[in-house]
Amino acid sequence: MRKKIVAGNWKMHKNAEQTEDLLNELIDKMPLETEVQVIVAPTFINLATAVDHLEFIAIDVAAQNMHQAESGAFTGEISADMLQNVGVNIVILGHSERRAIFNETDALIASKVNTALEHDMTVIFCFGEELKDRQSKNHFNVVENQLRDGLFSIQASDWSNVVLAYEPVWAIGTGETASPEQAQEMHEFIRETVRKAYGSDIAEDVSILYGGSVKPENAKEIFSKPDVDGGLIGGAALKADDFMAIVNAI
Ligand code: G2H
Repeated sequence: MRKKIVAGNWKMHKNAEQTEDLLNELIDKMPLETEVQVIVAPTFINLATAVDHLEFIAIDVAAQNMHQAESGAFTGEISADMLQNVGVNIVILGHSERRAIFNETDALIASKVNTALEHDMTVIFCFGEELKDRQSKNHFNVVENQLRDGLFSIQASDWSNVVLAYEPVWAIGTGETASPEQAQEMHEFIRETVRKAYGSDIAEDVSILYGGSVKPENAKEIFSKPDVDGGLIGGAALKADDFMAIVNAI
């Protein structure tokens, strides 16, 4: 049985004080028993605080990015070792904002993925088409290429440390959400693409999250689809009530 996961990507929100406040609220509202793996991804500077606060709580901490090199003259960057040294073993890679605003290519993302996996970290690999791709009916090709060029150089044995997050760019932070049917159609295609490259066992076991304007109001319907195994949540992860409503929607 593959894992159900709800991950909150806090992006560049919440200073140190606000991070502590939100963590404390999440701790209060976290269900005592849930089959869902809950993850939060605060900013780099607040990761150690998050790990510390959540030590005895079933909420895991992820970074939003990392550098592919082990160390070196890379001003402003953070390595896998630095993340692991403060207790962070999950990293979001390939987010569309990293691709679009920071010019991250599939090749760069592939090299970050390889470094993270060499460190035995879990990678939440993000990908998804832009509006123009969907309008030109090229969305399946774009997604297949992102998987092939950004991820499919990994070994079969690495898949237990990979989570996929399909995030159509046109639905990110726009209030626009893919319909549950559009999400299911693409998730099924993604699973099939993994199956063709790595076989059925890996395809059936990998969790595929949906991201893009998931809110308490639409989460249940999206999560009810058979190939949607949870969500990567942006805006709605910044309020404890909304985030936990989404966790409880699975
Ligand atoms: C997509 C998502 C989280 P939002 O970026 O990764 O953000 O839920 O605000 O669309």
